[in-house]
Amino acid sequence: MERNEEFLQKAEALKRALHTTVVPAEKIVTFSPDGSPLSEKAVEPVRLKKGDAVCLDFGGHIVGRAALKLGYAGSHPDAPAWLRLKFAERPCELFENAESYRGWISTGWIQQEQVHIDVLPTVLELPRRYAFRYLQIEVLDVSGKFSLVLEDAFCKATTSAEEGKLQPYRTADPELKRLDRIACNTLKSCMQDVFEDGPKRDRRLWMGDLRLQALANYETYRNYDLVKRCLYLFAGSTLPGGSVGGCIFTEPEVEVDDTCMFDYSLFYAPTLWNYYEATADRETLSELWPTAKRQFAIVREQFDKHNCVCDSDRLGWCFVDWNLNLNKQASAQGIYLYCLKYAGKIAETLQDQDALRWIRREYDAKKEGALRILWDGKFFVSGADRQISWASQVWMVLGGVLEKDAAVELLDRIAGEPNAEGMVTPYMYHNYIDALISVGQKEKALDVVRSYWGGMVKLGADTFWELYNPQNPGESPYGGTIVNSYCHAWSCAPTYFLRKYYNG
Ligand code: RAM
Repeated sequence: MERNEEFLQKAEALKRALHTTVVPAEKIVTFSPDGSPLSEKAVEPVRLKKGDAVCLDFGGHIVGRAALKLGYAGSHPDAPAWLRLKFAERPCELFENAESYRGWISTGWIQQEQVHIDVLPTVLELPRRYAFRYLQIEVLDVSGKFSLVLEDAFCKATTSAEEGKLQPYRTADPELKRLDRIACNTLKSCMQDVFEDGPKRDRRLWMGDLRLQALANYETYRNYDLVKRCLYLFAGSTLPGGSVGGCIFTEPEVEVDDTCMFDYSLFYAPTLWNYYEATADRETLSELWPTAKRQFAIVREQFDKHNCVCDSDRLGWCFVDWNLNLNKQASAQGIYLYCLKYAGKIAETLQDQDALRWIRREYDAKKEGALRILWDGKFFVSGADRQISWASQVWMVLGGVLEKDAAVELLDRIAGEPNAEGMVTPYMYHNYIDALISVGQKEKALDVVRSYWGGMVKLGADTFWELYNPQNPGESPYGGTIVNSYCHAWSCAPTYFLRKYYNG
């Protein structure tokens, strides 16, 4: 790994104390296994015996450290109280069984604990930070001589978003207002020491996620220093050879993850440009431009003699979306072109003439390669099997490969192609909305915002999710929904697009 100490010091200097609020549990609730509410009442002391359970609702999604005020009734406790605690972002998580998860990512992410309490009364402060709205407390055992009394519960919730700085969003449409609010709540929970992808999982800074979070942040909480800190973190800890890594760990010290993805390293350039556009911070633009520029020189090796990205079967060589059937080749080509456009804006602004010349030549060559090799006259195709997917069309449109009218037709055509590989994340839907707006299809884009994000709302979302496939709402790329994240800031598109293009 390569470290740039000066950049890391700048990132450290931009670290701010988090805003803390003490949030008490609001209600005691019950749900049916499909997650629909059955009952609710105000929080009051509850007596619990072996086998009893109680579920607390904190009123909204929060991220922080929880504490339980516990007492007892009956004889002096003569044995420890043994509890299982489940923290849940959505009610459905309360009914999932951690032991039956057989997926490929660590069960360590499941927000579930067992604790023994030796001395009562006490205030039990949980050592981990959780992302949750609901907390279920289940008594696994307690002696027959006393009852455990749950007196109260609260959470020290943290965020680096300041509600007071939230920009107004004006609309007479209650549905849009709601979508905006849910997106703001999502973003707020993900704004911690860095922009985290999701505060339940993976709780860290990912490049692809940062690009979209930063855009939503400029329209809402406007924490410019947090974006700047993240940009310096990525530039301060890179992979051997200088690639921007897929994500960054910040504890116990800053270290880039050993995952490198074609698209994520390139997204450094548009993210840097968007930061400059929002802040006019030229000093940062110029200091970080070499990092952004280097990414193109590195991924250039991955093109063949026809000017097309070489396909790969290495898992995660390029992310694009969590559709596990998706071939990434054509999307990668479109992403390269899209990112070159942003690199061109930076080079022009900084008067980097050499880079600008190279970018223009490179753009034309790769666009020509895309049209010659990957265009079949109807769709952009990807990989040896010439797969047709939504993602390929969206990224080629965003990459500017087609003229406007042809791009509009292509986006129409893909919507009528039942066998096309679909999109499954709000992350990819963000890019779809962006593509529609870029070719003037504002009304259609708004319809997609309403139906796609509205679909999550219909299923009870009060923060937006990491993954939502309307055809299969229970989908998980991880082999089980118990590790899905239900507050994932790459899903904040409504607040970004509504405020930027539909305000007033
Ligand atoms: C998921 C993360 C993140 C995404 C990566 C590629 O594991 O949660 O959101 O950027 O995958």
